Amino acid sequence: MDRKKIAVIGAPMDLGQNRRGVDMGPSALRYAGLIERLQSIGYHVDDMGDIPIDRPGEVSEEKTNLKNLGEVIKANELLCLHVEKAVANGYFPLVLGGDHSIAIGTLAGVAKRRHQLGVIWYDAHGDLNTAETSPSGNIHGMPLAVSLGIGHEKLTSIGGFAPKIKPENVVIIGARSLDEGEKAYIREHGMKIFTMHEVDRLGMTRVMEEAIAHVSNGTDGVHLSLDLDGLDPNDAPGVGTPVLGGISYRESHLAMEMLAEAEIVTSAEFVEVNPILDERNKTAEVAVELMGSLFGEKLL
Ligand code: B3U
Ligand code: MN
Ligand code: MN
Repeated sequence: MDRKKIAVIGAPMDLGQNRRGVDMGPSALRYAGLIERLQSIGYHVDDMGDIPIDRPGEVSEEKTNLKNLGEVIKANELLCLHVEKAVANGYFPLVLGGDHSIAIGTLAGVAKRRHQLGVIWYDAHGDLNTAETSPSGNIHGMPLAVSLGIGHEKLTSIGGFAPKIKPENVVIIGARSLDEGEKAYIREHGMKIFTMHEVDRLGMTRVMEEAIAHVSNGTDGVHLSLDLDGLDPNDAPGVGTPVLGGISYRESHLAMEMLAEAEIVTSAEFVEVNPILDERNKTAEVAVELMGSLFGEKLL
């Protein structure tokens, strides 16, 4: 794949959770200069625009505690098609959220072409809930579980196959708010996770060295799913579910720079930027800076 071509795909989804405004994430990221930034690093950037998202209640739904299930499925099926096409045409797909439920479609699209995909899940949360374990019914708390093949059949079968990824190819970084069912899944599958405890204890350098080794072992690509709430709310205030004690701005830059150096990342998404909750587009600007580092921008 030619790493010099990036396809930017906006997914203005806000139906996977309760706080409106995250649908403006893609606009905020573009406004913060994303496209120009990537071009200035030397990439050919194709901005594919945003996928359409239905309004709640527009798609018929079955009785379930999963909020806006029909709308979330429809958008993710479409996103899957766009992402797969981008990969097939030699582009690096860069998906802009939107809430984290869109990772279901992104991963489905990437996994159609990469059957041993490694995944870095950079997040305050595990996103490993199912309808049974979810405290909220919000699908943005479920995309990692769904991609691993657990959860509602209509979600796990998006793209026409399941599972998309294997637990041994995943690493979670920055977790500090895990529900009981999520903890049980992580323990049961021996999933690799660096909670904030490990980030504090080992330091980001060692965390990333170990994470990079883990996700590149026997895989044919690595997807970075970066939820801005993985960062500390002081550095990224514009998110729907902020959790204190997160990864700092500087640690996050270091993490992105180490990924750039390792040259392992083949697709990415940046999610949960909510301009309504933000301070003068700070969170979108932070996200764009992190994307700069991920794509190889250097200080010197
Ligand atoms: N684990 C909780 C909260 C949550 C998950 N993801 C976010 N919040 N952003 C849930 O609702 O599943
Ligand atoms: Mn998340
Ligand atoms: Mn989160």
